[in-house]
Amino acid sequence: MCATAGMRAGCDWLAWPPDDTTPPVLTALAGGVGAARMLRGLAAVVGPTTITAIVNTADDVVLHGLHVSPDLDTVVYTLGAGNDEERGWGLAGETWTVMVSLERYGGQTWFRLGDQDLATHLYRTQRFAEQATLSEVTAEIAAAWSVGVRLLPMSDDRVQTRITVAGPVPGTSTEIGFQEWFVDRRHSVTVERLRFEGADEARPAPGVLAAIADAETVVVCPSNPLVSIAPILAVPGIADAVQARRDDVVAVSPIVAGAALRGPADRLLRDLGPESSVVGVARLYAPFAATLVVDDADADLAPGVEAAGMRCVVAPTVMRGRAGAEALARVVVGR
Ligand code: FO1
Repeated sequence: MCATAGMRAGCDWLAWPPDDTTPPVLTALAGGVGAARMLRGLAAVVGPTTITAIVNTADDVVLHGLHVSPDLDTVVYTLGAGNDEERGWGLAGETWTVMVSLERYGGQTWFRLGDQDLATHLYRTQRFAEQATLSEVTAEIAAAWSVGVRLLPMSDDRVQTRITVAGPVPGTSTEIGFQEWFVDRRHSVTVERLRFEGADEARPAPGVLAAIADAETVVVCPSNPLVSIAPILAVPGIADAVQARRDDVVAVSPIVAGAALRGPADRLLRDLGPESSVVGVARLYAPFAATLVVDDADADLAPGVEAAGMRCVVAPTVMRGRAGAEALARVVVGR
């Protein structure tokens, strides 16, 4: 039976707020913009101090000699209330004078780095030169933005999503970096395959496995299953840790009515499978997550989600503003 939030009065998980006052300990697997908004909703509902976010770093890129961590920065800026809400990534009130100046030289400006945003990459790169780890730098940057939620990179080791696309000559293939595909090619070219270079040798960052083991609920944020969630699970030890908590793992589908709200999740699910639908997401997530929250628009696919092995909760998953994110957070926490 598919539980529909708000219909089955008296369900334990509809009781909100919970009787006791101690906020639930949550751990979230997070990618970019959708995850940042989900985390903002969760923090508003249960408070930031008992939430740990394990963030994808396979989108990271080195440009102009600077180490850029897009998913970590998107989460930091959003929880730190500095983000540009419309663009989704980067900072509000951003200026681009360095990019304009760089164009004078014909430098690399396809990946837009704003003047304020550059400070983050300058600082992170300097700290790496001082032998700091990504975990350490992330904690420093998060503290500077008063983020509250504990942010952990999935690993302090370099993991890079590599995308294989059709080559310049028909019948050939070429492998490019994630940002080159996502930004430079506007994720508009078919993906033949993807891999996470370095994942096999990577170790979970300090605190990651404990955060998964100790959480009351593990939340899989509405992030891209194939290039945000999958890289996290590709770090040896993490998938097993999440699977061990399967009964307490709640995922939010990033696909609504067959489409992604932002970014290329739908195209990747079409290119690489299983399919661009909540049933496709369920088939990917069933091994490690017991519950999938899908939007009202997909209520008719709930039986398919349950046939794929996941309990299905139907609720508004399109986070319209903060109220929308908080309402979804209540469903996820109440599960
Ligand atoms: N996305 C774009 O579509 N164009 C950009 O020029 C761009 C620059 C950029 C700079 C810093 C940053 O943290 C993110 C940036 N993004 C840009 C978004 C980024 O590609 C995505 O947020 C993730 O990599 C996918 O989740």
